[in-house]
Amino acid sequence: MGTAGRFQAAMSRFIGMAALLAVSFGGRFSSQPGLPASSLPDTVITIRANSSTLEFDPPAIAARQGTRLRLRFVNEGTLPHNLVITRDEEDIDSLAAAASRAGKDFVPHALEAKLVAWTPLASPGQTVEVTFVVPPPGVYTYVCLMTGHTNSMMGTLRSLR
Ligand SMILES: [Cu+2]
Repeated sequence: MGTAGRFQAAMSRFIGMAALLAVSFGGRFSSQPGLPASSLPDTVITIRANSSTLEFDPPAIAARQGTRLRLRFVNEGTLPHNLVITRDEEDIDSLAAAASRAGKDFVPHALEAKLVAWTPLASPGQTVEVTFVVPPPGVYTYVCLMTGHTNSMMGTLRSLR
C-alpha cells in the first residue's frame, strides 16, 4: 500500500470513529458554564426526560461536595428542556420569570450568580451536559426553566459531606 492508500485507510477509520461518536452522543454537546470539557469528572450522572411528561428521571441525585460532577442530560422527550441547578429554591419563581423573558435557551444569564450550573436547551433527541464542582453540603433544586415546565419539572441534588 502506498502513502496515499495508507492515508485513505486512516481517513476512513477516522470518519468511522467520528460517525460512531456522533451516534453514541446523539447530538449537541456542551460543558458550559462550568469546568472545561477536558476536565475529567469524578462522577458522571445521567438524567433523562421521557415522552411528554414534565419530569426529570431520576428526580433525586447525590454527590460528594468538592468533587467534579458531570451531569449528562438526555432528552428522550417530545419537548425541549434544559436543566438548571439553583443555589436557593426560593429564587425559582424569579428565575423562571427571567428565563421566560430571556427566551432562546431559557437560561436567565443575568442571574447566573443564583445558579450552581446549567445546561443549554436540549431539543428532543439531544444530549447536553455540564461539568461543575459540587457546592457545599446541602440540597439544591434542579429545574427546567422552559416556560410552563418549571413547577413540575424539578429534582434535587444532595451535596454530601
Ligand atoms: Cu422542560
